Amino acid sequence: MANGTSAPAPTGTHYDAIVVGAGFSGLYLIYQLRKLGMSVHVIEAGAGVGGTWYWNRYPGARCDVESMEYCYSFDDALQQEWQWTERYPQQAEILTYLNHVADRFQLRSAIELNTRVTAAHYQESSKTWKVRTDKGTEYTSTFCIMASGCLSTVRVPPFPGIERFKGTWHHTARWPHTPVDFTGQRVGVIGTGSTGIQVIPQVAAQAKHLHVFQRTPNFSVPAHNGPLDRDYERDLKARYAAHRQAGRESMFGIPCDMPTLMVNQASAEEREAKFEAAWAYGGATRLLLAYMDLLVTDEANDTVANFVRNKIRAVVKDPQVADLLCPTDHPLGTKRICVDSNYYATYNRPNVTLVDVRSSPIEEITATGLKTRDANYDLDVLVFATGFDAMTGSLNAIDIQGRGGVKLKAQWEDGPKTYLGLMVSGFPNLFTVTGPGSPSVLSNVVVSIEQHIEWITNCIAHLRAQGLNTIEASAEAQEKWVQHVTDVGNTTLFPKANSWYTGANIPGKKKIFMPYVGGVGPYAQICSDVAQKNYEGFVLSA
Ligand code: FAD
Ligand code: N01
Repeated sequence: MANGTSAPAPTGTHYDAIVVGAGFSGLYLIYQLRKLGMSVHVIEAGAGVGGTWYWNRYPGARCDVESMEYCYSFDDALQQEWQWTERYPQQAEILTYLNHVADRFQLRSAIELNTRVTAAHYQESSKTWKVRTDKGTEYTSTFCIMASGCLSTVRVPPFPGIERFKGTWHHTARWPHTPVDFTGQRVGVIGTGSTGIQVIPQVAAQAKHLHVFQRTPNFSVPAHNGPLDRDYERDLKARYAAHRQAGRESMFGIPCDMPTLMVNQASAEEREAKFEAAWAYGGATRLLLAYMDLLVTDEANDTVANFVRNKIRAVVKDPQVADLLCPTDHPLGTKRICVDSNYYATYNRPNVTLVDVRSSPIEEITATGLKTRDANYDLDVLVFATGFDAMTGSLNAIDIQGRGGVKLKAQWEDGPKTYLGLMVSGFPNLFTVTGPGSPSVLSNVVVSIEQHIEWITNCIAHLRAQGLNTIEASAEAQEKWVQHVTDVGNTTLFPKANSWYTGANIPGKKKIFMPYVGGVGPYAQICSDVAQKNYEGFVLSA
């Protein structure tokens, strides 16, 4: 037993439920499954709990949903007693919080660390899942729950020559546990998504010189982070329960005023004032929810996109650099909007150079740095902020086989198909937390995690109460749901962007808009209605 976590059990041990992953999802699953009196075993590849917040230790890592929202709501004493220090907490503070949760609710004894699940096969004869690990152990379980994360399979582009590089390189989501000192170093950062935008100002402040290799610019808005206002905290905690309920019923899992006007129902001055107010408040939600049609038509979106482009040009002194930083290839909000602290101003520093690798692509990593089509760059450290194989990556990395030995990966070759993002037809008793086809990454993910886990554990409780032990999505219900997810997505601008939401960042991955954009509240209502109607669209059996 390390750290109070469970040691590997003997091969062949049976559990009521096996859970893959010990992030926000895995921890809450232990809590809820134990409340049902079930035996539960969590298998986690990392050496600690925390998931995203265990792995992403790069300088500047913090969340972009405010601390008072980005935490569990299931235990009132926990949410009342925990005190966040900042409006947007840093990675280390979120990791401390999750470790506190693991200790407070005595969850560690259910967790086997440093172990990767390699296969999960459904055995029709015994109606159990056989789960295999990279340690060679095999367990069986009645339920198998994938809490393996939407953003946990890292992507390092296969640039030729990386093995020749004499300096050091790191992917931001596999950052060392000891600080990396950039003082006096020539550093290259590849990637300008949410991660790049957080890490770049931090590296620039230390490095001798920083080259940022940008292929596609992203829209970024200021966080206006600072210490958490204690009056605000006190006020919110006094009405936390109602506030949390409003979050669960909201569009993105964060309570906020919904827009009542279309863009063309306001004058140019009124629009400017509204966008300015959202900009001054900080974060992305108010900007996106300024008008009803911002994510629906290009014309409406242009108004807010132009507003942000003007902000970029107002900050960045070199007009050519400012031009390169202005996104033009996607409507604002159709890729995850980045939330930054001093990102654009970083390009006014004399030790920072922006390199456009769209016009002159990276050709190889050399022994001494990086070569683009047109130039060589000498570097001591390379930082890959190149993202993830999102939503399906961690599921497809496991050899998951359902009824008749059908492989999930093969079944999803043309894009993931689920019923409600919770289950897959042909894979009985296998649940996916925040799976494709649910609001998941389009939301305050902690709210979506709680909703999914409460639905899953209520479902299992229902089965047990009825003397049943198997649940499976019907193929027909799944087809209908997939069509609905696609139809709703197509009423928005989201499918237009080459984003990780569509799998476009992974060469060869089928381009499908994966999350459900119907909103957290409406989606939760659909899930609840399905359960009320005796799990409509699922087949329940003994
Ligand atoms: P994860 O935290 O990803 O945990 C999954 C765990 O499963 C990982 O620890 C992984 O090691 C393990 N695992 C995967 N496959 C296997 C396997 N085969 N065997 C064993 N273990 C396995 N969301 C927001 O709502 N707001 C934010 O501000 C926000 N900020 C983010 C910042 C960063 C840098 C990143 C990367 C993501 C951010 N997210 C944010 C999304 C974030 O992933 C979720 O909010 C949340 O932490 C997901 O929790 P989870 O437990 O579902 O998955
Ligand atoms: O990953 P990304 P991320 N050559 O995929 C570039 C969450 N998150 O880690 O767009 C050159 O967004 C790629 O360029 P392009 C959040 O949900 C939240 O930044 O493919 N460049 C892009 O610029 C987020 O959306 C926070 O042209 C290459 C970058 O790498 C999600 O995690 C913080 C390349 C990847 O951007 C993922 O964000 C961090 C190549 N071959 C993360 N390959 C918060 O603040 C890739 N790129 C909450």
